[in-house]
Amino acid sequence: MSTTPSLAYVIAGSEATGGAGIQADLKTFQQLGVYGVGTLTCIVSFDSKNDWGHRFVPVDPQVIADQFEAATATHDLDVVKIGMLGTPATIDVVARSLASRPWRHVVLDPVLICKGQEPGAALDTDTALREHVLPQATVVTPNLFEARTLAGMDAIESVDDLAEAARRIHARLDTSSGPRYVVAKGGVELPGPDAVDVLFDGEEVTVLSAPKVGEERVSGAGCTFAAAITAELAKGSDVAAAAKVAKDVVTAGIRARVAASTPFDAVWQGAYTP
Ligand code: PXL
Repeated sequence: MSTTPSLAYVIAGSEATGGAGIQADLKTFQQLGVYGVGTLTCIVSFDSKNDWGHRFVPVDPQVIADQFEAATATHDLDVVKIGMLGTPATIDVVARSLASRPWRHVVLDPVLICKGQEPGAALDTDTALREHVLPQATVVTPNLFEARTLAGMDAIESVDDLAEAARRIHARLDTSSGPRYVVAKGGVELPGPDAVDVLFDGEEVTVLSAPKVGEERVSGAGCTFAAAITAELAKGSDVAAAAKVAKDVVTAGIRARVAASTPFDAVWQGAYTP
């Protein structure tokens, strides 16, 4: 006898401590009752002897293409999350693979740099992501830094600024084949007692708000948020409902965070009960 759970696909990097990356994505899918399929783009191993710096190894582009072929030949996949890609070459192969077939949803977590990395180290990577992957996304989930970079703004200091960034990013999406959505995340970085996200659907701004759980950043929050949206979309939710569940998953996961020796604790996806 076979079963038919909803399926979700993720194309992302490994973060070796388990806190972020594809490990967080697949745990989130499982917690939300969705069968996860994953394609690896790169491997990040923090260096505990060197201030937890990022050791980064991209996966060979042909191996990414092979994984994509295996995954899509095996399963009917129509909802995909894109996480860290890492280099112009990995972005190129993922962009071409994505464009080779139709998707109901492409959820892009535009990972420009990881927590702890130096900003501005990889301008060509940011440019490739903006030019080749962003236009294919149906949902984009930038954090404050990513929203500022993608929107080309000097600063985001208020919820109004965040909404403006979401509007500007939305203008870069291809709306010719259906509605597109930007969920810009203020997180702990925006001042105030609440962690505020804004959802822009091309017409209206919806504010999602939950009391901040401390002022510390927690590893894997962004990955978990986008993965939870992806899982909920896979089950048939609309974007607004998916974003609401995702906010609850992340809030519960931060409250129950896993203590770690890294500079940031890690989200615990298992804390959420649907
Ligand atoms: O949290 C962003 C992120 C995503 N994906 C991978 C990472 C990180 C941050 O460390 O390593 C693979």
